[in-house]
Amino acid sequence: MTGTTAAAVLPPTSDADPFDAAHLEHPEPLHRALREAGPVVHLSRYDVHALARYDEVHTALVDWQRFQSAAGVGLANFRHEKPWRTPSLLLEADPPHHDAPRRVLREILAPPALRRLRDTWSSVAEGLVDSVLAERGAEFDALEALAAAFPLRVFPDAVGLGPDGRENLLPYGNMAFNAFGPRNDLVKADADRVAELSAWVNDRCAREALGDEGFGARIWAAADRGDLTHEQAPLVVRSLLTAGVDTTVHGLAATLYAFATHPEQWRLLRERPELARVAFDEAVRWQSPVQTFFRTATTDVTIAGTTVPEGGKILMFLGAANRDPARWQDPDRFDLTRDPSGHVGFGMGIHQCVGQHVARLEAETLLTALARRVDHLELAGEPRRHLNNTLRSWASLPVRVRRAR
Ligand code: 4MI
Repeated sequence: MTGTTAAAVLPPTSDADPFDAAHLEHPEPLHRALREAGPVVHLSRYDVHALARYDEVHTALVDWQRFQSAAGVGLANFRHEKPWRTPSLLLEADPPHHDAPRRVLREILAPPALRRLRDTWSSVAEGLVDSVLAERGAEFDALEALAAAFPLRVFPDAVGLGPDGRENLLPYGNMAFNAFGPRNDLVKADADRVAELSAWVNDRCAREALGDEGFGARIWAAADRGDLTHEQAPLVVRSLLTAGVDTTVHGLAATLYAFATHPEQWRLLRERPELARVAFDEAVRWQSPVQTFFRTATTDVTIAGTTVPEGGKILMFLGAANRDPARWQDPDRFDLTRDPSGHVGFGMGIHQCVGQHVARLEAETLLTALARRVDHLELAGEPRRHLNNTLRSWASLPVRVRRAR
């Protein structure tokens, strides 16, 4: 040390709005610009610091002590702004409050607990693919017919949700994921449904509303054992209903889009169906269905020479980190032969997606059923995005398929 204080480096600034329609529709150019501008970029529009490089995103994700979640993982800072709903006990909490709900849900959603679902989900997937091919023929919207239909068939059943009102699940998720962004037109468009959809979801979290077999009942049983309080149980059920539907729908859509645009990768999957799981993870890396989350600095925190002030919001670009050329070879390629592990599409650290094994099982059973029956798929028209402040989501995914003989 020379006796001088290391000068605080002022980060580059950008006035881009990552939540405007153009960037949501086509985020890669902004991701590249932010990665290239520096390890930390100040976004003047929102007065937040953005991380778009893999190393810095990874660092923030694993350092929950300095990058907290309890002040909200959206733009809204819960220290000053009232959250739109009771904060999640998982997503919007830190240790020690986070630990009990996390432990309970981790056990319920762990691979051994999911084993009994595999056979059922495989036959549902096979029946679904058969009926789509029989009834719709060679061309159909793979978003609606497969990517949405399959999770909507298996996941609510696994939770133990009753049959009525399931059409509310995707709109509720869409609203919740929009709510992590700024109060822009996407948020305003759903403002008139917040009360109705929230009431429906909250009612579904009650013990009486849930079957006595599923994930929901197991959450309530954990409360009976004293692993959770009875006040916490419905909120943990709510996490399943918020995080478990739109994410998998658009993760599956991303996977089908990847294959429809990479026929040689579909051929490889048909030759080696055991690649189904890695294919899903590679699609999650390549498309990053959850594009962004925020953290809040618990202290003045210096990242690569830039100091983010205590209480400041940090925007982590998971999608940009997942295509950082400093971390990934040929990052823009969808490639089943790479090892996508280490991607941050499911997050990293103590908050890493607790439902990822559920998502992988859905993907594996659906892709396996499809790969057995279809030997080629391609786009049959221009796919359309559905814009959301957090999710990289789809409005339609027209495909043409050829049946395997
Ligand atoms: C990563 S997506 C997500 C996770 C958890 C919750 C919502 C969304 C929640 O409500 O706990």
